[in-house]
Amino acid sequence: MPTSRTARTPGTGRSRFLAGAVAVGAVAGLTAVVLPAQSATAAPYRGANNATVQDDFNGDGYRDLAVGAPGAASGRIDAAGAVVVLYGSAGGVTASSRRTVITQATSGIPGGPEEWDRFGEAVATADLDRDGYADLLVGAPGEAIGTMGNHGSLTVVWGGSAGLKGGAAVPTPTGLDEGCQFAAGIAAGDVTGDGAPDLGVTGQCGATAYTGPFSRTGAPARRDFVNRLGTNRGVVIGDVNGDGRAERFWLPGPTTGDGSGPVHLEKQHNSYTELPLADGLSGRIGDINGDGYGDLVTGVPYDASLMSGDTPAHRGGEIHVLYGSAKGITPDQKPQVFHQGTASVPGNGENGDLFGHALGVGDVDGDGYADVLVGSRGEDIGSALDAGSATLLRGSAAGLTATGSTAYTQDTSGVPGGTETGDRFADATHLVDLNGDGRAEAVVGIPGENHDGLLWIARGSAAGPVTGGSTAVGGTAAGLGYRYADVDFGQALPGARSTI
Ligand SMILES: [Ca+2]
Ligand SMILES: [Ca+2]
Ligand SMILES: [Ca+2]
Ligand SMILES: [Ca+2]
Repeated sequence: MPTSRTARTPGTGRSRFLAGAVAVGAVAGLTAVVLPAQSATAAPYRGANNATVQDDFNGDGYRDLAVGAPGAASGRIDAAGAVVVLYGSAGGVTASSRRTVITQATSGIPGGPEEWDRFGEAVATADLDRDGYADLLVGAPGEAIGTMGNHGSLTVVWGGSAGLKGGAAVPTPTGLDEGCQFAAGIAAGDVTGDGAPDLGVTGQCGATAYTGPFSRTGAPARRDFVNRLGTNRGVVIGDVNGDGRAERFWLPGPTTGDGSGPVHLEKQHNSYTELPLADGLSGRIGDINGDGYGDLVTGVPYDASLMSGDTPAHRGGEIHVLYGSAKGITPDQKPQVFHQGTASVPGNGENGDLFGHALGVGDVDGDGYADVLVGSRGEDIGSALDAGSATLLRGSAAGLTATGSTAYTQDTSGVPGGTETGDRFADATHLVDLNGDGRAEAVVGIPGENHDGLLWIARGSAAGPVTGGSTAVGGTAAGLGYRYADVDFGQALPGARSTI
């Protein structure tokens, strides 16, 4: 049961908490929509975006975990999609933890379940209404609007002392069309520094920047839709210059001449600076070197076997790290690069491993340096194709290091199940402290496990993730419906994967 919400502050330590996330979209023909101002009598701000409230939906001081299952059936409606929320506790999250299943058939959630809505293909968290309880953001890129299939929609589900209850539709940009897949990616953070979370939302037709605060109807203070590059893959939000305002990075995805995807640092609502030495289709922000500035980690999963162009990643994929400073992250910065051919990184880079497809950033061992859990869903294990693997790289005062890095697959002792073709272990990864001991748990989605999908959670410790006695949660066991489509439980974790 919830204890006093002020009784504890999980996730404290030297690492500053920095929100980060992943998505799809673009930046041209700017359309700014200024919406009516919020009431000045909004509930007092109580620390939105700090570690205490970022994803604590029920305000008990323990962070909670949202897991997307975009293929879940709703009754007889196939692949309508669902999100399972597992509530954190002193014992962390286990198969018997308190949980809630949210679909568009859930009372108070806008819209209705339809086939292939894929509600839950993206999830993110932020205290949008500033009541001190984190709220859940759910993308349904397959949602049809009128006759426009795959238009997409974004829903907020409100946190509260009893957990998540009721929701609202966040208004989509005008002018979206069939196939835009709005809200395939979502990131949250306080870009303006007013204490109200702001959002970045991506889709196949462009990027949308939302400025908070949000009303309980889901309406933001301001909405800017930008469509410059046609599509947009990712968006990441986090403070990399320590001024208390988060930076927003847009990751438009492969473009002509840059198949690994450019990295754009937003300057204002309608302009950005390219970081010409960096690439990435997905990203996360955390303080890897413990200097108090957020650092940007991006995934560059496409190697030459998967793309043509002039900047393929190392064979199997790679990740980039750009360190923050008082000056932030500047265009002349050269990223630090890691791949499976880097000395001390386990495994070997092979065509199509997709190393870097998913990224989790958090402090697993509680040493004050954020660590990185890299997903490689395309990794073959023996004859099992696309069985998938995850690699943990450690943060240090000198930055991210391959020394002591560890790989996990379903053949690792203590990890549930066994490697099979198409499991897609680590299609999504997340590092989050669910038991409030200051060490992040390793959370790995295995959406291809049978027709169901599986979530693996290993408790953090000074020695890293503890595989013995670790937790496995299956999708249907968590209450999800299965009809014909694969449930894909574990395909989405907050800010965890590139939308490719
Ligand atoms: Ca909680
Ligand atoms: Ca809230
Ligand atoms: Ca740093
Ligand atoms: Ca660490």
